[in-house]
Amino acid sequence: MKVDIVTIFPEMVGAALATGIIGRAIAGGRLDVAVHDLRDATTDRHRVVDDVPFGGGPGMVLKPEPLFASVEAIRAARGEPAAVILTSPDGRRFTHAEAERLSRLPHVVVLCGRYEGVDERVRQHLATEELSIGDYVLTGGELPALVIVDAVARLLPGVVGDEQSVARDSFARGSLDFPQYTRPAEFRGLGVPPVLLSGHHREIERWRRREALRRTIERRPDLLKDGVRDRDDAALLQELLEQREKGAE
Ligand code: 4HQ
Repeated sequence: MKVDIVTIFPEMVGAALATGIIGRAIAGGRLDVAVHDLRDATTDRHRVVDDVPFGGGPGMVLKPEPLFASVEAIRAARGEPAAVILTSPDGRRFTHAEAERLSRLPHVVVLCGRYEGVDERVRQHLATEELSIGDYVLTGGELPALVIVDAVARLLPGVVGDEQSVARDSFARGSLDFPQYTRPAEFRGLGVPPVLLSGHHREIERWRRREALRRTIERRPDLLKDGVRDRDDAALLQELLEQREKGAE
């Protein structure tokens, strides 16, 4: 997969992507990321990327010319992208389902906003979609771009060592994770659920599924509509809901 990121902080974005699993994916050629300095697409002596808003008001707005020029240079050098994404709090929410969709595209461009916003003509005539990583306001689109690239890249074949673990990820399943324990079996008087030490793999699977569903009911009931996989799940869920009703009495 090819990804092009347009930013006024290329060092920040480059450093984050050089690290860890994503860094290894890029070094191994599974992911082709190019980071572009928006100022390289300016034509004036001072490399200006922003200006005051028409109509007045506080803050600065990213100018259209450098963003259009940057994407045109990317098109010429790297080919026509399947999506041009603008990171924005006004965008559609970026979810695991969106990450899966993007991971099936061969080439995406991500435009990082800065300042108070981006000229509306960029949204309407350059970006093909706007994505938000959540309902809070950041100082720029660099962290959202990194979040999107990280979540998408780990879905590409060979990027995360264990393919099975990616398929079993909580949001891929539609429920939260089950509780995990590691050694020691007793820590400061705190034990581990005995079933996990029992070696009974079927019972361990059933316990994990039950605990995952229990957590999901308690913390994220909104996820449950997609998280019930089969009749076993439905039975576990029924059991948990009945237990909860009793507990509430
Ligand atoms: N910003 N999800 C302001 C965000 C954001 C978000 C990006 C801040 C764009 C101009 N982007 N700039 N939340 O807060 O994507």
